[in-house]
Amino acid sequence: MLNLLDRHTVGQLLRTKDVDAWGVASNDPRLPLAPDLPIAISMLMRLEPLVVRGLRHGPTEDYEEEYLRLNIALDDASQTLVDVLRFHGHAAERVAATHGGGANGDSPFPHKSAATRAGLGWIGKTALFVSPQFGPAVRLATVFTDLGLPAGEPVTESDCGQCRDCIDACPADCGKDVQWRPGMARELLFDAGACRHQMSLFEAVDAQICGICIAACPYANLH
Ligand code: B12
Repeated sequence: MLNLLDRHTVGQLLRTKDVDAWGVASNDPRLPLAPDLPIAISMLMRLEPLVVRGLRHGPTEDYEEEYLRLNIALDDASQTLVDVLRFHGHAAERVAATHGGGANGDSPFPHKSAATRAGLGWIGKTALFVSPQFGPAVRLATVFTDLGLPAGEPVTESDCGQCRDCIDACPADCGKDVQWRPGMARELLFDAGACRHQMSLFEAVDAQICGICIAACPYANLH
């Protein structure tokens, strides 16, 4: 049991839960439909590099398993953090990895916004969050709390430069070759309807998944 909750002990706890990177975002200005708590802890787990390499031509059963495994692992990590924060008298709410439920399946709470504001990375040219360590080959979850942790420096610029590998790889032409800026409407960057349709065409997997743009990113292929 933790005696004192600070950045160090939160980091230790998240490491024991296999979180590969995490950061703190200020919830001011308030993130879309976020709970009324001042701090967002954004966490990520990386996809197995071997599974990612198998995704170049479309989703595989291995990826489907990995996707489900990481959803469960992230939900376990975020719930454990919530339990520990509450045990220590703090308010805490988590947003599940697969949180959706809005119009067209969009989420009232986008994890990617918390991740960029926590300083963990930027949004790439096919609207994926890109970590400098793991590229877009990650899944995300978020915990809101009133624990007083210092917030990281938000990332406000894309580091994709002239690269168009994810755009060229996408069979549905979803990317518009535009550099992301915070607050930019997703439609200027990426065609989510075309992505959704493309995912419905894959017969090798049951879940609505793809991942071709993940496998194409040079940042995903550094390790
Ligand atoms: C709905 C949804 C979809 C939809 C729409 C996708 C989309 N890009 O919006 C569809 C079905 C098409 C889809 C497809 C996929 N998805 Co999806 N999806 C979601 C879900 C449930 C909600 C996303 C949402 O509502 N988007 C609304 C838009 C407007 O917001 P956004 O996606 O976060 O992106 C904008 C904001 O974050 C904003 N932003 C970023 N930083 C900041 C900072 C500030 C200050 C401001 C104001 C704004 C801002 O800029 C972004 C671009 O406009 C999330 C889970 C979640 N709750 O976050 C997963 C999620 C986005 N999906 C994910 C993945 C992996 C996929 C797929 C690869 C499928 C798969 N698993 O194989 C594809 C890839 C699509 C792609 N290239 O983006 C991951 C992304 C991981 C990553 N590295 O980015 C998420 C985060 C799930 C997770 N827990 O990890 N998905």
